[in-house]
Amino acid sequence: MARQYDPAQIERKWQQRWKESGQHKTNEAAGKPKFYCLEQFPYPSGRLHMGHMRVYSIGDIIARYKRMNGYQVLHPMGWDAFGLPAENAAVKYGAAPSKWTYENISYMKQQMERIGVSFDWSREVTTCAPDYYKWTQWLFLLFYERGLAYRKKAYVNWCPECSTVLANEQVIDGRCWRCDSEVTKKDLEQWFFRITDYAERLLADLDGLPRWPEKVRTMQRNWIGKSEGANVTFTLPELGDEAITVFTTRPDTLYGVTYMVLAPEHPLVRRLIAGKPQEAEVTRFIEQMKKESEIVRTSADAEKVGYFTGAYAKHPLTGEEIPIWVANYVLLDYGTGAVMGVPAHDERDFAFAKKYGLPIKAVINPLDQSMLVEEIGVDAAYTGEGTLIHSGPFDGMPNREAIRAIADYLRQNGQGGPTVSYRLRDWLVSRQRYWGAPIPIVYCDQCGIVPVPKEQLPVLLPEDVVIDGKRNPLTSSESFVNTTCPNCGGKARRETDTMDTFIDSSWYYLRYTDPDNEELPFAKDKVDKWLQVDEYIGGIEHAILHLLYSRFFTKVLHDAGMLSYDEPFRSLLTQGMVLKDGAKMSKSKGNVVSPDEMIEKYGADTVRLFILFAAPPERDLDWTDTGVEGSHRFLHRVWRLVEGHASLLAGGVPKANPQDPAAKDLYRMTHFAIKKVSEDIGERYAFNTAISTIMELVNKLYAYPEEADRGTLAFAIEHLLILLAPITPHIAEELWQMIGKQDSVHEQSWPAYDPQALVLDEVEIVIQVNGKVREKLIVPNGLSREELEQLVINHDKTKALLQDKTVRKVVAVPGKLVNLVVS
Ligand code: ANZ
Ligand code: ZN
Repeated sequence: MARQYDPAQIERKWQQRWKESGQHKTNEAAGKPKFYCLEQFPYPSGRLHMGHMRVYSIGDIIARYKRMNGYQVLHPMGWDAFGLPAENAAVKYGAAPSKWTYENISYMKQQMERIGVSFDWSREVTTCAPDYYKWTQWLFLLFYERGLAYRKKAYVNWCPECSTVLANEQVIDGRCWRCDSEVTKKDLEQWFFRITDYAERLLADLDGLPRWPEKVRTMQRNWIGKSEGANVTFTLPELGDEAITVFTTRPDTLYGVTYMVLAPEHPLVRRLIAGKPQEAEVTRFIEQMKKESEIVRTSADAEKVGYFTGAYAKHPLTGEEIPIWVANYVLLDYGTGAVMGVPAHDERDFAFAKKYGLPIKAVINPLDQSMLVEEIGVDAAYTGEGTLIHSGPFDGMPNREAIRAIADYLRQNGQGGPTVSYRLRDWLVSRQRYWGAPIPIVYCDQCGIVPVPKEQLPVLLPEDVVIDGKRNPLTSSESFVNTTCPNCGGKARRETDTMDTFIDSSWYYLRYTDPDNEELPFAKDKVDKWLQVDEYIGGIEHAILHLLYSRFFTKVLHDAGMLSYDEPFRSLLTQGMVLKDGAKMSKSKGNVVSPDEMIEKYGADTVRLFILFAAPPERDLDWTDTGVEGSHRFLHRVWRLVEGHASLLAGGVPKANPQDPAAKDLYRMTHFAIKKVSEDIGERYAFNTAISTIMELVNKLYAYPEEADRGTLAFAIEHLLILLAPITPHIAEELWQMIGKQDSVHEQSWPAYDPQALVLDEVEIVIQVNGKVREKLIVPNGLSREELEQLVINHDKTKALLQDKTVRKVVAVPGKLVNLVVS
């Protein structure tokens, strides 16, 4: 009796066997090329969702394909296990964050196993495990030693909902990346990583990543925000030697400056207003601005608000007195936190000058007559090109040239000079939360900031803490806070902030190459063997955050001599979302399709097949029940096909001998499928079209006549299973065994197609008479032009067409047509 396709039974069985035989363990044998295939590791939130299932299906088809192509493949998985949800769960349910996290991990790991993904679990990393975060702390100290970790007091982003500070990258449109609350500002002393030291390299090296989506590279470029211009120094006669330096992209407009503006938080402001009538008013304004978020302050339609400080600066070239203002639109942490106001040539400055009655002075003459000099600053600023006027020795110079000339002149005179500014800010890495790696620093009254000696790592998270969601739990543990100074042995306090969890994920892909190393985060030879990650698969939401931080980490560790590469990810694949009825799956919409349920109902192979078939990987994928049903039916169809021929195949069949037309056709189709699937998976990641080709092959197999060559049939079925192996690994393995194979389908070498086999024996050509198509003819393939001419002229069909007309000329195009010019 025919055996039915029972995915539940065969999937469990093969998952178990693969595990026992260690089939997915990384093969470290020398002599094979390496391939590092990596999917972003998940946060252990509790349950896998379809987005996860999609990433792993994509990663697994690539990893399995590469293995069959003779690569040694590193395909690891782990857990981005520190983070706020564990702490929130602790507040809500009272369970310890570690317990909650590890329970989620064990559940989700079992879910991953049920998908049949070929992860090498012997390399699993869990960022909240002491043997991992020990090395995160070690790396923090390395950054500290290299002058790349420092502490400063600053107005930092504060999420009231999460009760913690945030890095700039974690503030998306003025809101917290995690909880979407509006972010405010707080003046705090915090730890930073000096990512700005790497701004230029992070920018320039984007050009060396052709296998990254252009969109991601553009987002990083904009985030880094390089701007070329000049610094200009204005002296402050009333404060002795003090000066204000502004950053401008338009030094050519320097003679048009009529006022300057400092960010309200600028450190000089308080000294400038001291004892002046404006003091109280400006002080109030400063306090108000400190609380307001940047996004509100600088949005294009926000009202520009400013106050005169009562102080003046001296213009570096004219010596004029320039009034100093403070205003909301100038940010402390861009450029120098101070700007020169040129209302004639900048729209924002124009609006400000109009509002407060400040003078407007044109210094660029628009030669294109788009505006007359007299009109500039009446209704609008002139922001275009032109030549300089009212600019002393620079009069008459084209403004492009003057940008350089004035900047150089300033440099020669010690009044500034050409400079480059970046939008990128240093990475704020301290967090006032429990579930993260403690920052390995102590504060000693005698010695100040003292790093914990590396041999004392890890600084373990204390367990005697109060987690109430209100204050930093680490401060509640006396035994943690009170310590002794590693330097002098005196009384000291531990740093109670933990590290941004984005630090944990900035180096996990390095740890996979050497996960058990007890001496170092990873050994250089190991990491150099496996890096770069050849394919990195994950969501577009990390276009800046994780992907920028990881690039930064790799560069720092490269500079520290710990690895040879300075970019971590050679190729990046950002997969689209999984939608249901055109909308993102979400609990609140009630349209969530759970992987568990679907696997339960159809089996993992069906879900994998559907996911890969329904859309190319970068596109959004619309989940449809009919689509899943269709994929499921297809696997049943494959099963019945192979099952029906199983006894024949298992009995041993002769070699393919495609002589009859059906066999020739199937043989050709099989080779075509090998070619197409190899290119689609291996080169283009067009998994959907690879699958359609496999479906065509199955159709051909169903139509294959009883009496046609059995060897060709066996050849086609074997190859069908090999082509399916990376896509639907369980059913491919089961059927492989059913046709009498002793080994695993996943250990087969990926087949090469035979170009000869793709050539048709015969082709159809058309016969034209005076340019009109009149007949079709099947002729042997590969005829020369002369042979084709002769064949057509002498053919009965042609004779019938021509009757008594005379052929004047014959034009033959082999493989396509023969045109007869007759009269
Ligand atoms: C004078 C000037 C004249 C400017 C002009 C522009 C046009 P990007 O391209 O974004 O780098 N600026 C400098 N620092 C600032 C800060 N901290 N907050 C707000 N604005 C700041 O822009 C640089 C320009 O933005 C600078 O050039 C400065 O205004 C302003 F016709 O200086 B400019
Ligand atoms: Zn938040």
